Amino acid sequence: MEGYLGRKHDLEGPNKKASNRSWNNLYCVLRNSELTFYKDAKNLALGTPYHGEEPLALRHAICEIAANYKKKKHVFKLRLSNGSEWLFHGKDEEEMLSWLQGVSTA
Ligand code: I3P
Repeated sequence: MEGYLGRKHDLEGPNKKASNRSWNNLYCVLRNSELTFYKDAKNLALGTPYHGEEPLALRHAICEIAANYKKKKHVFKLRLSNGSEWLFHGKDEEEMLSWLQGVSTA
């Protein structure tokens, strides 16, 4: 699946806050148990990931609704096996839940 989500890097590793903590609206692509980010669909077509980032490997990742995050609605949290954590913001409940399910079963 693919589409736009807001993304915020929360933790770089266990108990280590990410340095860049701002929200970005990115074109997200979920494929083969990996999540890759692009500035937009054109950059996906060009094969140019956002800021040259490596895809996130979703194996052994944990994904759940970010119940503690109160500043936005429709946010879910992804914790990777390396301890890094990311927040993702969908435009509505339905979009958030479909990504949550997709990422959880990847
Ligand atoms: C961050 C930006 C984020 C904010 C984060 C700030 O600043 O304002 O929106 O997260 O707060 O550090 P900058 O863009 O200058 O990097 P929230 O929207 O969740 O508040 P935080 O460090 O408390 O997470």
